[in-house]
Amino acid sequence: MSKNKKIMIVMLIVLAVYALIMFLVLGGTKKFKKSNTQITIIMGDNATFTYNGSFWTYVELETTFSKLNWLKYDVYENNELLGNYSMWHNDKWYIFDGDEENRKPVTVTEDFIALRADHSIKLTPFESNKITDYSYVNAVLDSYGIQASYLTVDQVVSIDIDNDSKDENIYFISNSLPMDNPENFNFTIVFMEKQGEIYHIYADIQEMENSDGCKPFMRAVLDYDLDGEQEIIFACGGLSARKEKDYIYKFNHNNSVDEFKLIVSNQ
Ligand SMILES: [Ca+2]
Ligand SMILES: [Ca+2]
Repeated sequence: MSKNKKIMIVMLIVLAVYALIMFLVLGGTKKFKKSNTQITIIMGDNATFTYNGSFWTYVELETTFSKLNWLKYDVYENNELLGNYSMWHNDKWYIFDGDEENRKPVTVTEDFIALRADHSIKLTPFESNKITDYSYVNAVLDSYGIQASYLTVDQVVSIDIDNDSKDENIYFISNSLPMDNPENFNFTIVFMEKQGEIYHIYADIQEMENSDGCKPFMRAVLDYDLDGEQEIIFACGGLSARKEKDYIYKFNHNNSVDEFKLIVSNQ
């Protein structure tokens, strides 16, 4: 074997070892590994969602709740972090501060949100404002063949969903639950506008006699899978005696088709 060949082989081995080390280091430090990541998102007393590494579940079984009991959660109220507390479920969630011997109950409003994950996730601040430009709303209503004489919900949240440094607009519109009922149908529609393009998220259109409908609003924004893009959790609130419906949606890019995908809900 010539000297040059020997040098080549040594260089190739060095390169291969370097590539292997980089693969192990980068692979090992990746923060979100789908295969074994555990996430719990508690939407007040309305819904508890868990991710077990392969799929999301809306938790209903007491045996599953018992596995979540006395773990520590980041508890948020009005999108602000209150603290890291242990929680216990018995029909509803109870929140405690302090260690096992000296637990003190923590009082929160009903619409608190609690997060727990084996990677660092947090809620993203957002603002919800009254819609001022109705051009996209009218276009979307037209596309559903709806002529609405009034809206009981007309809110927009501007936030950078897809991490391109430009805000998208997420619209929440509904004519549900008015003081009196001038229409014979109700609708609840959520959609996103990105640079003039409309992306449908949710639409429920029903005869008034079949449903009271519900009022949609943004509950939370977070990047739970740490891919830089924001997932949204929106809620739809009905009459006070009924449970709020919560929906987690992800803006998905499959085969260059961008669309919102429902991840999990308590519907
Ligand atoms: Ca954007
Ligand atoms: Ca994400």
